[in-house]
Amino acid sequence: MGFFLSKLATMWQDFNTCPASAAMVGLDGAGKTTITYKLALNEVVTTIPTIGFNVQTVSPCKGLTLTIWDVGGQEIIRKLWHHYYNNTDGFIYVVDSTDQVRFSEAKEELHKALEHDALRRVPVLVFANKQDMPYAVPVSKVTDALELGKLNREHKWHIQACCAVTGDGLMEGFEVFASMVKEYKQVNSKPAGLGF
Ligand SMILES: Nc1nc2c(ncn2[C@@H]2O[C@H](COP(=O)(O)OP(=O)(O)O)[C@@H](O)[C@H]2O)c(=O)[nH]1
Ligand SMILES: [Mg+2]
Repeated sequence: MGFFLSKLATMWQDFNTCPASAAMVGLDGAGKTTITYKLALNEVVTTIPTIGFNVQTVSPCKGLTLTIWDVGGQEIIRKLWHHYYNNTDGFIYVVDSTDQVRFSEAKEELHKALEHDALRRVPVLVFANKQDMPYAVPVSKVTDALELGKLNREHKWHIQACCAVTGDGLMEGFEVFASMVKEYKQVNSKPAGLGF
């Protein structure tokens, strides 16, 4: 088992009896597929841009299922999202820290997604990706551009600088995410059935 996989497995082992399911979304080109490959295979695979509504579900380790897709695009596609948001215990948003031109679009899509009923109060992890690039915008500025402060009332959130190609920052992000999801599941768990 690769380094990333074994670390992930350790982080999510508490979830074996009560598995967690998370959505990972972001604009096309943000780096979601690269993150997935890094987690699942520990090697970088050339990816092609996702066209239309392309949903991928991976289970990188026991206890965690990730459903991944691109946000943005047509309204008609948006209407399909709710199928994937139900029973979501956490939300991961990936942003390309070098793509300042699309920060505003990334912000709109993030806030629009989190308006969804099924995502009320779910913890949010933002990956500020491509930090290896010389002109990458630092995390503090990405935080402002995405207006993450506005999430405070409804969501616990964490932003993590990362480079999906090398894997730098991914485990740190998932570690915080795992603890936020654990807390969310404890607080929001339904009382045990009364037997009728
Ligand atoms: N330099 C750099 N390139 C990255 C990084 N993450 C992804 N990329 C590149 O960005 C492009 C889009 O990545 P991809 O994972 O397909 O994005 P997706 O559309 O969100 O799935 C690809 O050419 C990746 O190799 C990163 O951290 N650093
Ligand atoms: Mg992709």
